[in-house]
Amino acid sequence: MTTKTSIDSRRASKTKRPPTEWWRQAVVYQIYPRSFKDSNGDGIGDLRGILSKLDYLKWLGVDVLWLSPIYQSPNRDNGYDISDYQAIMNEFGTMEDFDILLREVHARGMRLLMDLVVNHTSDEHPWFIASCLDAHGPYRNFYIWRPGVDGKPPNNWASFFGGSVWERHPATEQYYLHLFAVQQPDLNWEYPPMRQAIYAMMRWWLNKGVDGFRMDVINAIAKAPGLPNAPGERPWEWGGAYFLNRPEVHAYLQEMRDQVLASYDVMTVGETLDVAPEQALQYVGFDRGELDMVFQFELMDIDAGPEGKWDVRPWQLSEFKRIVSRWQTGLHGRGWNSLYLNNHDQPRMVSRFGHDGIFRAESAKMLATLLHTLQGTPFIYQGEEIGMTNARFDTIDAYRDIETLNWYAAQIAEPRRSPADVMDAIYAKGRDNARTPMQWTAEAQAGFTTGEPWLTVNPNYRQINVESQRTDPDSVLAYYRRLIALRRQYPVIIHGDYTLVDPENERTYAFMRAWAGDCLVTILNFGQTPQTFRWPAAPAFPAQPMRLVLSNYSEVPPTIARVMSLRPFETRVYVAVRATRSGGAPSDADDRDREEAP
Ligand code: ISL
Ligand code: CA
Repeated sequence: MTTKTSIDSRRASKTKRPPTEWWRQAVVYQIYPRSFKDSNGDGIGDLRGILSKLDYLKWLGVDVLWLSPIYQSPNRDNGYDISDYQAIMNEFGTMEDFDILLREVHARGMRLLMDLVVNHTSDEHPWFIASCLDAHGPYRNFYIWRPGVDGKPPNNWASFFGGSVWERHPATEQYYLHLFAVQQPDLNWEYPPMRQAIYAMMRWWLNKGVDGFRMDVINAIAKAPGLPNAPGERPWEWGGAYFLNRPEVHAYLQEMRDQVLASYDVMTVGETLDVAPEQALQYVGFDRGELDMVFQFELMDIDAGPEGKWDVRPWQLSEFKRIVSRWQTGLHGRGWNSLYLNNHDQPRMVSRFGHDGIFRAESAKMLATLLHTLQGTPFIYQGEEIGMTNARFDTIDAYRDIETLNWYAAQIAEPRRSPADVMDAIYAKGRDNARTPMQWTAEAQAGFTTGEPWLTVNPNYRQINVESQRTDPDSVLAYYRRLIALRRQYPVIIHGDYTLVDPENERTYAFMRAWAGDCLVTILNFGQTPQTFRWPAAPAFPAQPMRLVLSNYSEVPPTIARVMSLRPFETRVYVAVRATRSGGAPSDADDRDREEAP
């Protein structure tokens, strides 16, 4: 299908990385299909539901839709356990529904990303069933099988979802490895026929016309040779050093690029736990071209204690700024950032980093302003654009997430943990916080379904919903539309470098972006009290007059000042645009993009 020449020229252009690649200008919207929109009253979101909301997404202004997994799945982990990569989950619809959806997304000038989950499959995938049945058959090595050691699992690694990563299979008396649930056996990337099967599946979707992949835990696919024990005395220890960012992962991704991705004009974003900017560059460095961007976790781990995510700690703004700034400067000119503050695995950003009480709308807009004026591709998670908040259900019975339920069961079994403490951690960090149904209207079940939703709707849907915000010019939703438009208006947002102002300030976050004579300053009050922000001696106060282009409050001074009085969660964006740009400056925007803000 592709000649060697076309692959080579594609690779050459990948290495040069012209600044016009579409995904650099794009805003991505993540859909968690189960909770987005139900079209047939069974309480489960589906593809026809998504189809019915495409005009809304187009109106919002996003360019790319990423669908969390929609493949055939027994749903132990809501589709992240796939039993058929080339079929649609029954509850979500049919392949015909998918083809219509893809066509309609494209008809609106948007693009579609699929979730690629290839670290593991479901235990109901035919490959795994065959792998279990015949220890000498062609599928045995699609998965990672080892004999036990003295009647115990082959090593001491802890699973993400609790307990050992090993499960004993009685018939063959061997153990298989699963980094996640018992029902999610890990694929064996060392085995070339397995890799070829994955590549064939990827080509099949790409030939249908999908525009790229979000790659689930992609930096975990290679495991250390010999699968050594992790240091420590507890029954199960964190073995990340032996399965995250192994050198072999880069060989696999380069092979995947050469044999699959290089032949298509697509974008890729890898989910990579435990990477710092320097490691990230090994994936996204322009000179490497393995992936276009990665999701980093340093910011998401900011409130995790030594025991991990459930060990919730207070976070500090100075640390938050240090992390964001390290990624901004670390990747500038060398690789590309993804930008996100929440997703289907994380708490709602407004509840976690803002204020979900009286300043909900102000703080949601403030956080959005941060995300949309940094360098990188912003990812909006469904409901974020209306400021949806964490859920708080009275009892564990209301929760559905396997990670949450497993952790609850393990904690309750410990004599020292009180159920109330355990619930508090779940209120802060449980993944169902972000998975409650999308709040469309003030009607029953938030307009998500005419039936009983699979997960309870957040009761605040009467106040927080799309319908009421759509016509309100002061709504969070209206503000997101303005932010997305801002990106198209000011190329400094896409291309500019980044300078942090006043790093140790624990209340206010201010930064500058500069590119080819243009300058942008974003100021964010992260506190619920008024703050006076004084521009420090360095970096220099911007020399050009800077004009206000966006704020979440009214009556804001139209030009920037050295001393600014900020109201709770107030944010301001000031811009100075060079009147004429001489030749030689890197320019991929024509003059239409340079028109003044209203
Ligand atoms: O959810 C998390 C936050 O604690 C992580 O541990 C999460 O499991 C990790 O980020 C990997 O996430 C991805 O793979 C999982 C799946 O459950 C998540 O929904 C997915 O985003 C296994 O496929
Ligand atoms: Ca449905």
